[in-house]
Amino acid sequence: MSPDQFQAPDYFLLDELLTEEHKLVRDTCREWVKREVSPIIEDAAQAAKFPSQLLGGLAEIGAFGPYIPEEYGGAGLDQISYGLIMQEIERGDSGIRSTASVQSSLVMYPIWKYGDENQKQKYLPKLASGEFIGCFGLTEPNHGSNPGGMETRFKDMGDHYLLNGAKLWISNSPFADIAVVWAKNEEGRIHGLIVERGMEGFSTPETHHKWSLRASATGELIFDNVKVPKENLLPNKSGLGAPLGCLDSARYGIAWGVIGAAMDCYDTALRYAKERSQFGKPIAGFQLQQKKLAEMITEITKAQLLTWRLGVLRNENRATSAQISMAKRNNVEMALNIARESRQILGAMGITGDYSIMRHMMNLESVITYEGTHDIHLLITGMDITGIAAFT
Ligand code: TGC
Ligand code: FAD
Repeated sequence: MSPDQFQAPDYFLLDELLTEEHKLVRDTCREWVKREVSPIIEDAAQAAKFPSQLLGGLAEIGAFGPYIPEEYGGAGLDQISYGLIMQEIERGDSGIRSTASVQSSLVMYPIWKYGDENQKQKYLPKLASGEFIGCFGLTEPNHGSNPGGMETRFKDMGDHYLLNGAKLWISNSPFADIAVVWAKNEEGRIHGLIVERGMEGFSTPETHHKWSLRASATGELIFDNVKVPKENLLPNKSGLGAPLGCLDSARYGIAWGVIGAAMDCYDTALRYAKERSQFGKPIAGFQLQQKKLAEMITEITKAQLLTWRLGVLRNENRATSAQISMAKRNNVEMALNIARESRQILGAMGITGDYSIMRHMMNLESVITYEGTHDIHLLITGMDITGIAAFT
């Protein structure tokens, strides 16, 4: 892998819109990614192994619960800082950002928002420090885009709940200490339950042979008559809106994160195009390559402006779920297109692990599917502007 020479593009001087705290948070993460992630990530991805040695560093840079209040161990930062952290981590690798997204928005967020005080005290500080790693079980073998149809169920047995069912495609599941699991009660109402590793009947087999997010561990959650203590039910919200509320926070982080992947591809392609000569001059001097690079920086700049504005709205509690869907959808497609174009600029070198582009490209094929597919986010926008749902 070539040394990390990343230089972030900022064509519209967006730095001027950031506070000193935003820039400090961003630059700290950027340095950490250069120092700790870039040197090891290609080997981890090639070996399809999650680099668990990064967990302590992720906790230290505030990537576990950036916006969770400090009293619970979080970093107490605003939404723009949260976005910038995701951007910098995904500049290194989408799989590492996945671990941070899941921990923050899909595990800490529901415990913070829907949990009781005991649950918050018990789990949040350990999740913030990385002592506990969590995962989020919503998707099932027969219910991906339509989680409302889930079949995982729990029964009230008097002194405990009995949980049965299975979840599939769960980031972090193979090594997670706890899982926030969404299941229906006997009346068919969806609730969140905290399931701990070691509970009898609970297993987490790993999913192998992925071509994408290879540095992230993905697996199943299997519940075979698992006895879940009653105090592990999240009491303060139920219904499909509860897991979907967590997704809003994670999708927002992804809208920022993928800008990092796009910036890394663009920066690599620009440097390569200026250094690589064919027909007696740098390939950056050919109009076809300039078209690609000029369109890339334009799209990155538009995505940066979109997420910055979304961050301001989130800080004011005014961002809608539909706005988040639009940003996630637009920015992931933008990043995937840039990864594909950048790879071509590198010619044959682009397919090797000497450069990060092909790894970003493969990762983004997962990112365009998880947290709501590209189609589902388009339908969410369609529903928002017409008032008519077209999911069924
Ligand atoms: P629908 O009837 O529209 O809504 C049910 C209830 O939920 C409310 N709601 C939301 N609440 C908060 N945030 C949102 N984004 C919400 N969207 C809807 C809604 O108001 C309603 O509330 P109430 O009180 O009236 O009951 O539900 P539907 O069944 O028609 O489905 C709508 C649809 C298709 C948009 C939704 O199911 C959906 O978003 N599907 C996509 C599933 C998905 O995104 N799964 C992601 C799994 S987790 C994951 O991928 C993690 S990857 C992590 C990583 O590694 O980084
Ligand atoms: P399906 O829902 O079967 O969709 C297949 C195709 O049909 C898609 O193109 C889709 O857009 C289209 N489609 C579906 N419904 C409609 C419709 N109404 N109209 C038009 N087209 C439609 N889930 C978790 O719960 N937790 C996790 O941590 C997690 N991590 C993941 C990690 C990875 C690496 C991956 C790949 C997935 C992960 N997921 C996770 C699952 C992810 O959220 C689902 O894959 C996603 O929601 C889509 O579900 P599906 O794969 O079952 O596809």
